[in-house]
Amino acid sequence: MAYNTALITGITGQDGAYLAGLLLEKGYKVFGAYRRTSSVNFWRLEELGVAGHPNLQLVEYDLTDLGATIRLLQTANVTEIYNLAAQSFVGVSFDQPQTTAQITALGPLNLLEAIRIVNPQIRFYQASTSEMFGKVQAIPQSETTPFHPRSPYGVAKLYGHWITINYRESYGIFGASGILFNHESPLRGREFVTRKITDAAARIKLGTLDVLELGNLNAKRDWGFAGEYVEGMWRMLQAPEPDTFVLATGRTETVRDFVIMAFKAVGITLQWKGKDEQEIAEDASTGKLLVRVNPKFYRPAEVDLLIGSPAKAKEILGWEPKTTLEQLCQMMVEADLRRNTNGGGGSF
Ligand code: NDP
Ligand code: GDR
Repeated sequence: MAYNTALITGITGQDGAYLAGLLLEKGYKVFGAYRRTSSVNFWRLEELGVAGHPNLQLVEYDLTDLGATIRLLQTANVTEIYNLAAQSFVGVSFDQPQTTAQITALGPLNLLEAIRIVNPQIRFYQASTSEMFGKVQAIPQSETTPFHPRSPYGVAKLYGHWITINYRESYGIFGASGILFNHESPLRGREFVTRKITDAAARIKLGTLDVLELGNLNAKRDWGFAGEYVEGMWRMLQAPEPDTFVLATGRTETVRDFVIMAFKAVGITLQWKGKDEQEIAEDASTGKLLVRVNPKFYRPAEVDLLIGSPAKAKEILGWEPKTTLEQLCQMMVEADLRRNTNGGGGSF
C-alpha cells in the first residue's frame, strides 16, 4: 500500500502533537522531527496517545542545520512537510532576537532549499502567524492586510512567509503559508497566557497557588482551538494550488476577559480594582487577592488587537472553527484541574 508520508518539524510542540494525531488517523506515515536536548520531552504525544504509534518515527533534527536538513530529506522519503518548529514565544524573542531569527526565519529557508535540492515535488506548509499583522492596518485582518510586525518573532516569521511565497514563484514549489491566529488547547505551553491562566485558576482553586501575576490585560486576541487548526494546515496541502490562508475565529476578547472566564470555570467570581500597573482582582465573595499586574510581563512593543477573517479558508478549503472560546477555556481548565489534583507531577 502506498502511504502518504509527512515530515512534521516541531513534533514536541502543541501543534506538532495534534497534527501527528490527525495524519496518523488519516493513514499517513509520519516522521516527527525533534531537536536534541538533555531531556527530550514527548508528554504531548503521550497525552494524545500517539507516542508509540507504529507509523510514527521520531527523528532527531535541528532546523538551523542545512546539511542535516538535506540529509533528512534524502533518507525520509516524504511527500509533505509541515514546518511547525520555531522559537515561538514572542516575549523571549525580544531577549533572543538572533536565535529567534536563526530558527524562525532561516529554518524555513533551510527546508525550502533542501526541497529544491532533494525533491521539488514535496509539498511544504509554513506556520505563519497573525503576529505579522502586529500594529494592525485593518479590522478584521485577512490575507490582503498589510503587515507591520511588532517583535523580533513577528519579523522573523514575516521572512518565513515571504520566502515560502518566493520559492513558490521562483521554483514552482508547492509552498503554502497558513497565517494562523492564536490557537490554544490543554497541550499549550504554560508560558503562553491562556494556559498560564487556566493552570493558575486550577491551582488557586486547589489551594496550591496564591496569586496569578500577568502583564498587559488589555491586549485582544482571536483565540481558537488548536485541534481544529491542524485540520486547516492539512487542507492547505491538499488544495489544487499553493496559497496563503488565514485561520481564525473572527471573535476577539481581552486577556482580562479570558481571566474572568477561567476563574468562572472553577467557580470563582472576580472583583476588579485599580487600573494599569495597579490593577488587581479579588475573590468577590472573600475579598482575597487572586490576580495582579506585574509590569515585568509587559513587552517592549505590544500587539494590541488581533481579529482575523477566516472567509477565504471557508470558501476554498471548507474549513471553519467550531469550538467556542468558552468551550475551549472550560476544556483547558478541566485538564489543569485534573493534572494539578494531588499536587500535580509530570511535565505538562
Ligand atoms: P510550540 O512552541 O509548542 O512548539 C514549537 C516547536 O518547535 C517545539 O517542538 C520545539 O522543540 C521546536 N523547535 C524550536 N527550535 C527548534 C530547532 N532549532 N530545531 C528543531 N525544532 C525546534 O509552538 P506551537 O505548537 O504552538 O506552534 C507551532 C508553530 O506555529 C510555531 O512555528 C509557531 O510559531 C506557529 N504559530 C503558532 C500559533 C499558536 O497560536 N500556537 C499561531 C500562529 C503560528 P522543543 O520542544 O525542543 O522546544
Ligand atoms: P502571543 O501569545 O504573544 O499572542 O503569541 P501569548 O499568549 O504569549 O500572549 C498573548 C497576549 O497576552 C499578553 N499577556 C501575557 N502573555 C504571556 N505570555 N504571559 C503573561 O503573563 C501575560 N500577560 C499579558 C501578551 O502581552 C499578549 O498581548 C502566540 C504564540 O503562540 C505565537 O507563536 C503565535 O504566532 C501567536 O500566538 C499567534
